[in-house]
Amino acid sequence: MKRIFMVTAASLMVILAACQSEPASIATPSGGSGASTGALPSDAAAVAQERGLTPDDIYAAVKTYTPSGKTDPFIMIASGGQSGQVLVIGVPSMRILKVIGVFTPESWQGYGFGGSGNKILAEGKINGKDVLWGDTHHPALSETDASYDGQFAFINDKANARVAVIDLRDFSTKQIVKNPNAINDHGGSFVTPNTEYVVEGPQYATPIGWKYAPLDQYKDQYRGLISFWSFDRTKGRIDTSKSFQIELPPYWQDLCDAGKKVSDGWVFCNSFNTELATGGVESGNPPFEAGTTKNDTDYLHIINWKKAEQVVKAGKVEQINGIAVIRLQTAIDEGLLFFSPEPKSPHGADVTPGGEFIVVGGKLDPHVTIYSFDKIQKAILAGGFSKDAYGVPVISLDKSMEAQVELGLGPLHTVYDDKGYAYTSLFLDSAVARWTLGGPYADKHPEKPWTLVQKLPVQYNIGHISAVEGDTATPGGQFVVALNKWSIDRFANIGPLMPQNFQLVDISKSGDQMKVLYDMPVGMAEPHYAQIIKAERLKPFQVYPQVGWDAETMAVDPKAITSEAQAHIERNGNKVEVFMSVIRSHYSPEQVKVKKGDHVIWHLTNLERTPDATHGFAISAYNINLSLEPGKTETVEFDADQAGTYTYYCTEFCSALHLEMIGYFLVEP
Ligand code: CUK
Ligand code: CUA
Repeated sequence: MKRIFMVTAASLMVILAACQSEPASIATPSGGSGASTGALPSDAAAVAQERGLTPDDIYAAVKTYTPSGKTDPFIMIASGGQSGQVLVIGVPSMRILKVIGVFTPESWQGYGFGGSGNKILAEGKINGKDVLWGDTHHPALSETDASYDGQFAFINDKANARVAVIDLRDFSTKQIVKNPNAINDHGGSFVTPNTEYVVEGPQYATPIGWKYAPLDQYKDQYRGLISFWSFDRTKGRIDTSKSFQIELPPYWQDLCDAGKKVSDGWVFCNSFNTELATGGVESGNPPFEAGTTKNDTDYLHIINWKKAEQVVKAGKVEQINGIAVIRLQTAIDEGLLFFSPEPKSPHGADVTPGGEFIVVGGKLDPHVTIYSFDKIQKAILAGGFSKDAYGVPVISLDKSMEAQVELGLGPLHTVYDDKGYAYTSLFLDSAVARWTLGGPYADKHPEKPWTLVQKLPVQYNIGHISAVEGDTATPGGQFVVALNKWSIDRFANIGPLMPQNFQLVDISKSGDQMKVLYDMPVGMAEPHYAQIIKAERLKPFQVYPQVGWDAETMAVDPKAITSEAQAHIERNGNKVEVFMSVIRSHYSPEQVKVKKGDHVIWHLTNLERTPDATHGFAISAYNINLSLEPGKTETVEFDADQAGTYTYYCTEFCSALHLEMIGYFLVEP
């Protein structure tokens, strides 16, 4: 059902004039274009009329259109879901800029086809077994003082309890850490306010170290386990030797968030399945979906990580599979862990910009519950708690709660803006709820605190929600992106497996003025969370800093050659070492001759200093494929175990003589 409006040139001019009055930072990042909207071309009005565009459509078009040569003011780092990748998307144009291979080999970047990506992917092995995919859920940008600093991104793999580090100097994966004590995760990754730790919260309880234990021992043998991965900024790596974990009861801890500003030093996780359900519908037990939702409340987990750090320093830990673990009893005795009830099957735990409140979605309850950090602290000081079945102190809801706001059906996740509004995804309602914060935020908006302002329908079944820097201490307030699970009728039918729908929402105006601007199909997986950073915070390389750069170590490879004259082949017994230069439009050497069974070590250096002068390198049949960006060195090591005549060639159309950029690799029988 399309609303057809007559769009006159006059009404278009009104819309354009309205758009023009938006702050310049929203309109274009580079500014200075001095576009005039004094007169609307009549051909544009004719197009709008012919296409049946409404004034709202035209507003949306003008708000999102990014002219050729202009760049987006915001960059979204989105989970790539089951693809095991991370997506980099420009906002508001919603153009995909890059797909970063993380847990899954990615052939454009040559990630996992013989080069350094193989070493990184190998870090993700589980019991020696390659697991070459991931279910990425929550990306986390590194933070300084609770704001994004544009240096690193982290992402978890829910399916296999792994966390990866992406360096934002070149937007590529540098490290995968396999959690040695958990087999799945969920409440990660997110970071503490100065990226001291990358936190990985658990999900479905298993025995620590994923050892065998029958399900009738669930209560005693199964456990939750939250990990604090210590991050070394100078090295750009997680340091497992300085990391620690805290044992938790076998409730299913879900989404976590770090406190910031006034609540710095604390971490909050929602949970479900305080029922300790173990399923077994086939043996007459209630199915999980019923068994895990019997109780009226589950527990918000309140964890003092700064104190936990001290407990680790004092040595009150057990080493399990090489990681320091604070046992549950120690966590209770040392006052690291508290609970407070959460209404029915909660989802999400999102800390407000100043750290004062924690918002938990109801999922099966139409409210969000807002907890006050201050009240929680007072309750902890006052003492006199009840205890859960494991002896964890429970702060009663009336002592921790600030407010509840009724929003609608299926509240999940919450983000914030600079106008004192919160935005919550409503899964069952398929809507974005804008509501007002109270406390120190109350005078930022004209409405009453803790009230629903607008419910904007989205298409459909929204999961996470992301706002410009909307989970930091310094939220932007220009856009929200609804990460919708279903798209049904939004895109051309391309068969039963339908894309997800990222919907861009304009939140720049106060009150009930939110508008859907744009639908972006994501046809490669189901992303979960995303974060949106101001593009100006990012300072990536245009070319690698020096010729011979090893992107894995982020330093010059001592073995790299730096000129074509240095290209050569060394033979030593059955070891053949190739030192190859790569530049438009030839490899040097162009003929590499070995004998079957030789061990080949092949170093390649792209000598280019021109931005975008990337070359590829593929050896047919040997499953070798590299991407060599300007300055980059890669090393491939393999056995020439198949005799024959092979070609290697450049897979990037780098010049007019790109097709001539080839060589022969002869493996003599
Ligand atoms: S979960 Cu997916 S919609 Cu993994 Cu963050 Cu809520
Ligand atoms: Cu180098 Cu094509």
